[in-house]
Amino acid sequence: MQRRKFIKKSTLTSLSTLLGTEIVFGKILPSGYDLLGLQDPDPFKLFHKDSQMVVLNDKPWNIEAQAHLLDNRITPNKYMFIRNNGIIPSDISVDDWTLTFDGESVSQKKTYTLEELKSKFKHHTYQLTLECGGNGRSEFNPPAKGNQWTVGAVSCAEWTGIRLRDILEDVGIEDNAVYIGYHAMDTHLSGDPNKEPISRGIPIAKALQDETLLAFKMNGEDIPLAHGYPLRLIAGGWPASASGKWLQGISVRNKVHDGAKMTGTAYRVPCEPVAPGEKVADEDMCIIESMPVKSLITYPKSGATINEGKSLKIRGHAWAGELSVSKVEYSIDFGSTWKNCSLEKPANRLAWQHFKADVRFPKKGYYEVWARATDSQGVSQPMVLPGWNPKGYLNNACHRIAVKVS
Ligand SMILES: Nc1nc2c(c(=O)[nH]1)N[C@H]1C(S)=C(S)[C@@H](COP(=O)(O)O)O[C@H]1N2
Ligand SMILES: [Mo]
Repeated sequence: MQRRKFIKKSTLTSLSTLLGTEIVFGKILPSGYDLLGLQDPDPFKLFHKDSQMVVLNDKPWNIEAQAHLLDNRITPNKYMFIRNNGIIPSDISVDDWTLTFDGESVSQKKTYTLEELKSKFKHHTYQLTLECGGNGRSEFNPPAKGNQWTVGAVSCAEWTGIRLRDILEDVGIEDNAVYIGYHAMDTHLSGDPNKEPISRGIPIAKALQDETLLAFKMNGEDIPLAHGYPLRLIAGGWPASASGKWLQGISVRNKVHDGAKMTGTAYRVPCEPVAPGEKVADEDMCIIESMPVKSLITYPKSGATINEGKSLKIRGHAWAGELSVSKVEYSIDFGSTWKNCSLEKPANRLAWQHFKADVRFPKKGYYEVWARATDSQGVSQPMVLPGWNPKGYLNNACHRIAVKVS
């Protein structure tokens, strides 16, 4: 008879951390046991999120911020959106967590423990913007299926980890390597253990950038469970779907990675613009790479009222995928005229940039303040919805807030 497997001590420790208290009789639990306390129906408590966050889906969990919640320069966990394609792993044992490199383009399969990764390679910290490719989806017409993100599926936290480049050097990759693909511990919604919910990746050139990390800390602490504890790939500036959470494997491929959600309409858009609703042939779809220029007014909250004669201080962030932002402007007359905001340089490449302006209104009444960012190649955000695509990706239209002067 097979020996009954008990839950590991290290697993118990991480489960206790998640529950915020000791599991008193935890030693007698079998491994893989589903603790009721971790199925807390209150996602705000479960994930340590602010109660103003908006739940779009609970199977799997998908939660977004509102614009005014993203006012911090560095996004704290409580305001960070959660995007899951499958079921969050619950049985994580940090002590025996490993990361395995395989694929056509590694000379030899190689496995590292988390401890080895942390001790063998130099640590780096960057602020990195992660935006879901589907952020803004809710506005497309005809509507696109999927989570109806408004503006809140974006974050810029401070991530600490080791460079993927340093490890790939240690692993040894062949000249024919073109792509890396990630493999993770979350499970498919169907419960089928042989199906990955998502396994995306990035071209080798992106994998070798300074800022592409295997991260184990977010904002100076262990990565929160929902955001990929204990190890996550971070590829800032690209659709956040490229940043695999709960990272257990990396395949170095001699062709474009063909894992789950790399093909069809998933994270792909028509290579050339199409009319709204048009069917697009598979071969005419292209993988989303760098995200487009975008900005968000995070203060004040839309609906603000100010007194006549007073100026309004607005502020927010702007980002431009692989590029930087060169200019942010605002308009109070529905885009007829624009004035410059003051704009800060990014903390590092791929971090969002902060802007602010002192806005004056000519008289009492209702206004909308619009913001428009321009990237370092001179491309600006559109004032209307950009190119329709089957899954509703890449909506980078100008953000606006309502303001009353009384
Ligand atoms: N393993 C795994 N990694 C994943 C996902 C997932 O479902 N499983 N979702 C991806 C998508 S689509 C996005 S937008 C980001 C969201 O990261 P966050 O939940 O930390 O904000 O994680 C990406 N990495
Ligand atoms: Mo996403």
